Amino acid sequence: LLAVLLCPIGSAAASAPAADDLRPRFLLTGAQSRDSQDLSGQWTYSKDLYRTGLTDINGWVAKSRMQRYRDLDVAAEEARATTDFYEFDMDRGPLVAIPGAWNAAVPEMRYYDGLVWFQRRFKAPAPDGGRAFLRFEAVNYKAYVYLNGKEIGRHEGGFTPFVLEVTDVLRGGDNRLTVGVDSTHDAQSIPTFITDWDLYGGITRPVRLIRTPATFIDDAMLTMQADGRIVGEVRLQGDKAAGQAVTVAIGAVATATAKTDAGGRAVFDIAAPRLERWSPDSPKLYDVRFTAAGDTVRDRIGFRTIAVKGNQILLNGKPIFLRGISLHEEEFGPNPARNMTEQASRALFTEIKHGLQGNYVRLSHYPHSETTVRLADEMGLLVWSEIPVYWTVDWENPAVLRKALAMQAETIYRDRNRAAVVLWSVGNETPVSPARTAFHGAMADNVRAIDPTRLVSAALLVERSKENGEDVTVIKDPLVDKLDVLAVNTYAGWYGNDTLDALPALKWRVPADRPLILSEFGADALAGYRNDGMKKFTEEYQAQYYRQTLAMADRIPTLRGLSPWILKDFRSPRREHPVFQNGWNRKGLVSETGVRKEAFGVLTDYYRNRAKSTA
Ligand code: GCB
Repeated sequence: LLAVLLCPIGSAAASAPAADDLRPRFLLTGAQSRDSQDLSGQWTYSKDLYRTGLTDINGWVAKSRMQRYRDLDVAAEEARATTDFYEFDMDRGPLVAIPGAWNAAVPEMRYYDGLVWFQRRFKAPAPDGGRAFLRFEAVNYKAYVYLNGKEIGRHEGGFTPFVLEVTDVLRGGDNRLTVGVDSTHDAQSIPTFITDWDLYGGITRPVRLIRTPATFIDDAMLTMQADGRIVGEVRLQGDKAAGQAVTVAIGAVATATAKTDAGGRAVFDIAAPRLERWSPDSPKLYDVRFTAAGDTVRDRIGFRTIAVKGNQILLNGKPIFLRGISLHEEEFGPNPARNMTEQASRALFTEIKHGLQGNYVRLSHYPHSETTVRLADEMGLLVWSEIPVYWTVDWENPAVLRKALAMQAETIYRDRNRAAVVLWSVGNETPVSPARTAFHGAMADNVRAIDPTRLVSAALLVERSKENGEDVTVIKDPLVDKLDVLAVNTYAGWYGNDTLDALPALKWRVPADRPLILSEFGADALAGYRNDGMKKFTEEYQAQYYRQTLAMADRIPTLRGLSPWILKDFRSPRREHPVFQNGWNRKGLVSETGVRKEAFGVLTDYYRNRAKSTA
């Protein structure tokens, strides 16, 4: 009875599933090291605004004239000149480059938001007794996947990978892969239909056909925990997954062996004192090899500790200040397609690391590409990672919570070998309410259950309050109890009535025993718009806003990091000022094409001094 009474009534969090239920059926975490067939390239597409291809009304849409996923050579059918006819032909559709968002590819698709069908034909070698999978790195937002006319799976969530087994459907020779992509967001999607970034519908990251042995390594992870020991987990799948010897080799420095249990799982706990630690200054990565049952997976992994002590963040046991910036997933250029090649990510990270003198990046507001996160490991940038539990969410709905937890699990399983990732965030700017706090609390518990080695944070809202006659900025949010690192977004001097002159004197009252990050602050400026007095949207205003906000930040004693909003101007359909914005959020320190604004220099000087004072 007590348990029943204590259960918060009407709270989605009360029915949160356990971490293990959230593990996807297949992960193929070592996918990048396997032989695979990259299905990038030219695909055909067909718009389907009324979703006819999915919701065929029997008898009405006679003989499925509109079902794009059928394994059908329409031209050959037409040549036979029967009474049948079709109102699609995926073989003769227009072409589009995959990966990439349709919004950037075709002018008439700029603001298309709905269902689009994509098709790619490919040849595959004959089956060899092993297994075959399709691994999608990201499809935004829902995917309906068909191979050779058969549905092989669905996925919801625009930024996380999913793996579908095709062993029994794949043909030796010609294959027809059809993917329905629905970009529509609603009140129960994550994020919902209101955000401050572009729609970017499509197959936005690579798709690969991967073959494995009949019993194979599905998951292989290794990470350093706070006490310096290296813990790991390997999971096999297949008939012979139980009782196998698994070997892990970390470069030439350490090897360890363990046996899989009945479920195919082996765990490692390795003392490796000779390992060189990974850090932004010295991003050392080891070649790691996992072997079991004749299968091998390789990865490049760095080892470091991350912890909080009092109000300090400790990297490898030493206090660190996070000199960061926020980033959306968009390449430089006037018409980004959200196609993050290594080159595109490298260009952005070079601006952060060698331009701004940064050591940290907030990858907002969703998991960025695997390419990007791997590059952070290689170049030495600490990472804040988040899923788009952003602004409004249907907090009371258990199905929505389940989606959020699953998305978070997919992210953590994907990235837990990345030393760069130190912070998992459970939300951004969500208005405080009991249901919302329970939802985020369940997310924080989920993170700790899957990955107890990293820190938990969330980007919170601040409030202004009068205390003893003083105007103070405070965090009034019960979620702070669930977080290792407090983070707040603050826009005084941009939104609201504060003048820039007033900013340095604003008083902050925040918990003394916890590190604090300013996860966002920023102001719009149109690159090249200058010398018009201290007006909003000028480069001078943005630069002065940065000077004054940094002066304010310096007076917060527990401040341990910054990720101002944002490195680069980014597309946002809600920003429609016809002179300054035209569909772009202009808070970038550089323009969309990479032209540095005056404020870029202000933040660079600040970080250069910070780097000196903590060296
Ligand atoms: C915020 C949001 C971010 C917006 C930004 C803005 O607080 O977290 O997604 O783009 O403000 O520019 O207003």
